[in-house]
Amino acid sequence: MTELILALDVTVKREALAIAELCAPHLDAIKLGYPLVISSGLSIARDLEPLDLPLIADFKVADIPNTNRLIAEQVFDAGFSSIICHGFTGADAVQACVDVAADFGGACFVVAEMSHPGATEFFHGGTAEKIAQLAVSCGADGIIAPATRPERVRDLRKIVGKRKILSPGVGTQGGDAGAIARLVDAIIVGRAIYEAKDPVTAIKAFSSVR
Ligand code: 3DU
Repeated sequence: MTELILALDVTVKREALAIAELCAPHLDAIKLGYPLVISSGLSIARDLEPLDLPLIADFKVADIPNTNRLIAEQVFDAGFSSIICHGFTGADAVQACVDVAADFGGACFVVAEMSHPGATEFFHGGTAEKIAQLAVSCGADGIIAPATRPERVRDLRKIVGKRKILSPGVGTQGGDAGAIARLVDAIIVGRAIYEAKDPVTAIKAFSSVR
């Protein structure tokens, strides 16, 4: 079954923890990014540890190899199990994240194509395909590909084969969970869950199509 990952972009720590606790029994992982980590600190990973779910650090790391390595070490030390990095920085920079992930027994995912409308400006024309290829050659665990463009996900699947595709853009951004769930290993859902009046009911609706 396609996994369900909650994008916990809630910037008030107390609220984030409450939503995470409520949703945890119905999730496969939680993705945290700048909104929550900047407001609450990296230690939020330890606060979420009792939920016993994999934590994905969505920092879209995009620096020189040494800085990527330093960032990734901090992330895994803090208790995250996966990191997301950008791929346009090149193989050496991606490799730094992949290597640190491997050292910690964790995973690294590379953004191949983003889900928002503006993403077509730079990711189309062969770039996403090149990044997906780079993710494979660097030994990354998978890629991030857009739920808003299932046809692109199909193209990228041909490149990454059995490596995982995690797909954001479901719900609020317009991506259809049913259409994308068949093509990917995990859907990433944020606002459609954490802004719902009843997040668990919202999760169950997503769960029914995957
Ligand atoms: O649109 P939502 O509220 O379901 O949140 C989607 C999450 O996934 C959010 O954290 C965003 O930063 C992340 N994401 C994308 O939406 C699209 C990408 O290409 C990569 C990450």
